[in-house]
Amino acid sequence: MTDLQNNRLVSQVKHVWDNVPYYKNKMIDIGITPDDIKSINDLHKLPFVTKEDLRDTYPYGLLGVPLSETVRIQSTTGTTGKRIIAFYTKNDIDIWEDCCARAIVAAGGTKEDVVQVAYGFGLFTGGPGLNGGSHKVGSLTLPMSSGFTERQLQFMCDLKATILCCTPSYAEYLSESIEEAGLNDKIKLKAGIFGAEAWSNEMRERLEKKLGIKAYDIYGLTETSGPGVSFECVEQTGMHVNEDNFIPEIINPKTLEVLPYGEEGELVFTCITKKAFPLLRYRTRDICVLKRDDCSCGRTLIKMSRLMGRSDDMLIIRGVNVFPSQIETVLIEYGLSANYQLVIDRINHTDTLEVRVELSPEMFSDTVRGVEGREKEISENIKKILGISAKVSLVAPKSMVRSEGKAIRVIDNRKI
Ligand code: DLL
Repeated sequence: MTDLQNNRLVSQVKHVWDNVPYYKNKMIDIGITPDDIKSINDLHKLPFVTKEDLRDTYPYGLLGVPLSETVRIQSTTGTTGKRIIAFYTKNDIDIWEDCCARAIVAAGGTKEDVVQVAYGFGLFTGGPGLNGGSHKVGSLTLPMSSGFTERQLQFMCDLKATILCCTPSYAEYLSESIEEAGLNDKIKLKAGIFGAEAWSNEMRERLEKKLGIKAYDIYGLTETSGPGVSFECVEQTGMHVNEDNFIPEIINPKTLEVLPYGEEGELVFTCITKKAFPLLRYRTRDICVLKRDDCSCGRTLIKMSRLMGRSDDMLIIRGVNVFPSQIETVLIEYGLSANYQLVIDRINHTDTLEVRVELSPEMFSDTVRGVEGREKEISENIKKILGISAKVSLVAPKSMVRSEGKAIRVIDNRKI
């Protein structure tokens, strides 16, 4: 693997030097040439690439091949307001689909399976990536896209889908709809491949129980091609990184120093195979831990932990750094649904935080006083953990909008 990474890194650096003036100039600025990069031990010499670089060079500035060699674009969902366009050659797509195929196989997929792809299709990478991966495995592929829940359930039952690919929040929605329609006995699912947004182990347990499946995490981002940068295996203790295509590093986002395995920090990827939109040391802003342990599945690929948050969508409320996942952990401790929203406002120059969360059906029958008591208790717990007070509003089960793609967890109404 190291030999392969060394060779691919050296040739990728030469590729960008020869074909992408933006990279060449960046390298010249810090006084390096491709001759300085002889192996992955020299990776740290290369400059970082950030989302700002991608925006500055929009749309063609990082293109590594003539436009006539490109065959597809995909684009970010723009939940953070910034659109990024990624370009692909035929071979880039082939490699990307291989990565997704590995994720399906790791979840137990074979050509005997029926894979229901309920990630969005179009510019979003989820649908096209898993669709291509499923073709490669030879599974019967249902390119459902997200939404149209009734149709999803019909196909899931009639065509006996065995593997479901979608966001974890949409999987929750589907599982509720299955229950409501009384279809549990008709569901033949055995595995779910869920990613594109943060989810917790508690949510995994709930989905596994409700759907009678094993639920696997999958990670990726548009900039590096899409889903399939890493994927979980049967051990479910982190995601194996497709290291033959993506070299991961963890850095301290403040000092930019490279951290040893086992330490928490920002994930950085160098893509050593894709040519149309080559990325060297791309700062993902995702926070996690890398660990190189033996895995019972036999794969030797390094593992990354679940994401612990992002170094940029960290909220600053009344001067306190808040990750939505910290609040989610408190809610889950109270047995509340993962369907929650944080509403932030600024009233009389002071930030306010409201945590809206759905009651479970059992709790809904509680008295008004019971609910109020619970709200107060949760609010006190949030204060204990975050150091700021929040208004907690427990709302009726299923009263909040369900997402078919990525859930919107934060509504920031502050005009700053
Ligand atoms: O979300 C690609 C994808 C599609 C991954 C389907 C998995 C499944 P973007 O829209 O560019 O691409 O968003 C990338 O989503 O930087 C993370 O912050 C977040 N993300 C992706 N996978 C996970 C995951 C796709 N498994 C951004 N857990 C990334 C938590 C995730 N967050």
